[in-house]
Amino acid sequence: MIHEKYFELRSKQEELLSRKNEIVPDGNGIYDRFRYPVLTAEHTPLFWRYDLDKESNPYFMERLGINAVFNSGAIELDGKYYLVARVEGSDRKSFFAVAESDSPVEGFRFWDYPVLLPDTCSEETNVYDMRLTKHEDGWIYGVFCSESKDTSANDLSSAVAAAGIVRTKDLRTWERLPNLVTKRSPQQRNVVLHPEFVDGKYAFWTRPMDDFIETGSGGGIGFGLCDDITNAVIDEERITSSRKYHTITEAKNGAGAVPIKTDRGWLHIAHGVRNTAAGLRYVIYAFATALDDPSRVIAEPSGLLIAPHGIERVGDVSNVVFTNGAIARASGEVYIYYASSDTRLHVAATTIDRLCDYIFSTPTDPLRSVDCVKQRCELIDRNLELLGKMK
Ligand code: M1P
Repeated sequence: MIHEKYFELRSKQEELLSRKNEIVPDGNGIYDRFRYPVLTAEHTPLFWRYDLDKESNPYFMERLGINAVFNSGAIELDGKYYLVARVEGSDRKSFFAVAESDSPVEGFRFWDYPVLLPDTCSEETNVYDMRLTKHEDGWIYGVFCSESKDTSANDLSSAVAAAGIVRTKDLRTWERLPNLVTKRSPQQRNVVLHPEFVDGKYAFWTRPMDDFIETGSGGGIGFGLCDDITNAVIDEERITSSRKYHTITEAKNGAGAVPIKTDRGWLHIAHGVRNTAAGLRYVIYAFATALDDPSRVIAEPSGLLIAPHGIERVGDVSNVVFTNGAIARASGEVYIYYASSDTRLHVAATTIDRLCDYIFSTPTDPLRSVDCVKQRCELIDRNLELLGKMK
C-alpha cells in the first residue's frame, strides 16, 4: 500500500515543477537572470528517494536522499529542451539524469530513470559534468569527468580525473567509448568536444592538469586534435585561453558550454577560478576564437560574465558559478545553464547578438590597476562629453 504522505509530497512537488519562471528585472544588458532555479534536488522524482510502501517504510523516510542537482549539459532536440544534470546522492556519488521541458526556462521534469552508463572502468568511482555535443558526424557525444582513486598515492583523498566519452542518438541508449588519452597531461577535467571537424579531425577543448585539484603547469584551456573518436588520443595540446596573474583565471580555468558558431567567430562560455581568503571563487567568463583556426583567441573581454549573486553564493561549495551547457537556438536566443555553489541549476537568457557585442566590444583586461583606471577614465571622458559635462 502506498504511504499517504506520498500524495501530500507529490502535490507539493507538482506546484514546484509547474511553477512559472520570470526574468529578474534590471539586468546588466548582457543577459537576463531568472527568479527561480530550473533544477534542484527537490525536482527529482520522489520515487528516486523514498520507498513508497507503507509496510516497508512506515515513517516515510527518505531512503536514498539526493543532495544536489547542478552542472548540466544542455541540448535542444526537435524543439524540446534537455538537460543532462549532475545529480549527487547523499552518498556523495554523482550520476547523470535527463530532465526535459517544452520551455528553456521552466518546467523541467526528470525522466523516470537516471542514466545508467555502461560500466567499462572498474576503478571509476564518480562521474560528473557532462558536456553534450551535437557533432557534425551525426552523433550526440557526452564528455564528462571520470574520477578514480589514485592507488599509487598513500593519501586517502588522492584521485585521478580523466575525460570519459559516451555517444547517443536519443539520450536513452549510450555507447561508452574509451576515455580520452592526452599524452602530455596526466589528468583532465572540463573537456569539451568541438562540434565540427578541424582539419578533418575530432577537436577537443581540454584542461591539462598535473594533479586532481591543482592544474600546476597546466596553463589554461587547451585544444587538441585526434583522428579516431573511438580511441581518442591527443598528442599535443595548444593553450588557447590562458590563466593569467591577478585575473579571474589566476588559479585555473576550464571550458564550459560547447562553443557557439557565429559569423564573427566561435563564442566560448567558460569558468575562471581565483583564490581568496575564503577559498576558491568560481565565475563564468567568455571569449571568442577564430572561425579559420578555432584555437586562436580573437577577443577576450575583461573580467567576468556571471558571478554568484545573492542566494547563489551559498551552497555545498559556496561562491561558485559553473557552466557546462548552453543552448543556442536558430532564432538567435541563447540560454546559459549555470549552477550555483554546486547545489542548484539556473538559467540566464541572452542572444547571439548581445553575446557578440559583449565579447567583441568590451575592452580587454589591461592587467594593471593603473591601466585599468586609464581605461575607465576614457569611458568617463566619452560619457561626460556626451552628457555635456566635460571640464
Ligand atoms: O566545486 C567547483 C567545481 O570544481 C570543479 O571544477 P574545476 O575542475 O575547474 O576545479 C568541478 O568538479 C566542478 O564540478 C565543480 O562545480
